[in-house]
Amino acid sequence: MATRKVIITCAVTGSIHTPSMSPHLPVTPEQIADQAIEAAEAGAAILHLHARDPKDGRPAFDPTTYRQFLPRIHAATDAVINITTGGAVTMTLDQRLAGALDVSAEMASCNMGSMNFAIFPILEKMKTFEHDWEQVYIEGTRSAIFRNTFADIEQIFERLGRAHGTRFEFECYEVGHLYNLKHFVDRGLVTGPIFLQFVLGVLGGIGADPENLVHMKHIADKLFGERYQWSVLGAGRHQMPLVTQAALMGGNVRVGLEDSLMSGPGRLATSNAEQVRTIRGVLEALGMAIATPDEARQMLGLKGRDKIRLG
Ligand code: KMH
Ligand code: ZN
Repeated sequence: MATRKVIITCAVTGSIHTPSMSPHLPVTPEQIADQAIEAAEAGAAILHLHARDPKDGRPAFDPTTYRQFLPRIHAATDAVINITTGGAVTMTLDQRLAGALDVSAEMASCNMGSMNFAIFPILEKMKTFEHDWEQVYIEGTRSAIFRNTFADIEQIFERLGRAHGTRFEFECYEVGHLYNLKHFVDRGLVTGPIFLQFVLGVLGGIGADPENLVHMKHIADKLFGERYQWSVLGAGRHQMPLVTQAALMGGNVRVGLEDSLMSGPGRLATSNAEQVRTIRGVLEALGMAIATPDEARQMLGLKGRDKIRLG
């Protein structure tokens, strides 16, 4: 029987964690590029990328900032570049789409419903802040709504999906998001192999209990039949248990400092590549193999790295 190929996605920096939470979180263009390339060399087939302001590490959206690191990553690896459309809860939809539109991305995230996306409880553990913006930003998640209305999602499908042939990592934070996606499939706005990303353990989304992953998978089977690939990310301390469970259940995996700063109980990961190596070791110990970027492109129906605007 052929060895199962597993897609490792690495989410390099995101917009959840702030510089004071870990000295290893990449925030400058050099750090983001270095760690993305290292993660690809460690086995990540897909690199999920956000931009950050080089001055103080706050989430950024302007294409010029993305272009301070994307060309180097594109030149150094054949990994799939997956650009966020989630950005940060403080951004408008236009701001959130700017990076992926500018480069005509092969892949982008698409968040399948509005929700609370709370990280404020971490303030209880944070005593000092490198930058003034951090405390305000984190506290702001107590009252912010991460907006992804049906109209917003329609716009993402039209402006990125149809116009650029960009395909999506559908972020599903709770069971209802699967039904939202099915609504779009039924309308013919989502075609080809579906790539579900089950997101567990975010405060505001479904909890990180193993039975929730089993249930989400069960509902996905019911709604999408065989026509989908799926992956799991677990937030924070839930990362490795949940991606290991995903591997055992036949899924793909997503790691990276965007979603967890840890490399084990109470230990900060020193890089994205460290987390990629950890899950790669688990997968290979289970007799699985790592999908290459081109195998991932084939599995997900992507347009090819030569079709993006990065020189
Ligand atoms: N940070 C993850 C929980 C996005 O960038 O659009 C989901 C995510 C969303 O990566
Ligand atoms: Zn993201």
